[in-house]
Amino acid sequence: MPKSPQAGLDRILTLELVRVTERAAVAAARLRGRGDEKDADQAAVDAMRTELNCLPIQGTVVIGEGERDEAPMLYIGEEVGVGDGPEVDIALDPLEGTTICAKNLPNALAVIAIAERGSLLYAPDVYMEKIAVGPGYPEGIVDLDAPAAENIENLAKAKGVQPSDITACILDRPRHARLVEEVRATGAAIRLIGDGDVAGVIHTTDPEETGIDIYMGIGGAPEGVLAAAALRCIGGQMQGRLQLNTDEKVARAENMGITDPAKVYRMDEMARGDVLFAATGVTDGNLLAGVKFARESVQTHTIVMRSSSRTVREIKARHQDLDKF
Ligand code: VTB
Repeated sequence: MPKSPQAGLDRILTLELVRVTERAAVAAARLRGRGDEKDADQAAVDAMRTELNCLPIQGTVVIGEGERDEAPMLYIGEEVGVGDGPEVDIALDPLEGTTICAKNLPNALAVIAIAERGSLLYAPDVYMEKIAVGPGYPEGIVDLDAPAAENIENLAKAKGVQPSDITACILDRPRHARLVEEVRATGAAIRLIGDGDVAGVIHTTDPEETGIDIYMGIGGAPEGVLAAAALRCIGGQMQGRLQLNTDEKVARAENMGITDPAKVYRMDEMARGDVLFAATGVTDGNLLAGVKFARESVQTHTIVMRSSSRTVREIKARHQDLDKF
């Protein structure tokens, strides 16, 4: 195998990962717009697992479909790969945005991140408060503990625009009523999304293309770790705080090694060391096209990247051997 010029994971894995998300995305895309979230999710899980088990790794799923008893496949702790090769941790979401896919709305993705063993935050499946911006801003330009208005104003200043030229991406949930009010009071616009905050965070990295400057609000913690892995590769800043608001959740987190329930995690504390990240579009989105089915081929659009080299590749693939799916 060619040797990586950078330390860390073998770069050959970068391209291997593309097959994993491509296959999951194609399986989910066949069930786009059918109103059945479970079916689409299951198809993506089956497909991702089959492909993942061909990789030359000794992988452990640390962010997955859930605990072993509730998730028969790709559960947290499941060993994947051929069982030979580097020991890695894997965070995955075979279908990020199950509802989006079921309704055939924008930005459903098949997503995976791989890092050296012990490098990803073992986040319990709770909520996480998040804030993220793309690359090119001074470190600390936004802060989870600062009021929303201050973050918008500081970002606008650093970008050299008015707050009214900023767009924040926020999940459309009743819990965000106050946040939405505070952001709008600055004059900023909001892109309210139904689901899919991994995409929401990634979209901050290319505001000209996506129209999104900042991601704010409370979404899933597993999605937070996946998004942090992506930003580690593209650049940008992100902070997250687990929402451990019951004794049961605090205890669950403690079991996973989290001793300070109020800790604010920086991006590089959620995903350390060398990280690989891949996402394939399931439905059409702001950055990635969805899977296209033609009579004799299937097209996929994938973004794949690696933190140690900061190379970001977009791979548009035309698959003609349809039996492989
Ligand atoms: C978000 C979103 C996901 O969960 O993390 C969200 O990115 C948070 O949970 O696509 P609620 O739906 O309970 O607000 C998803 O919507 C689904 O996993």
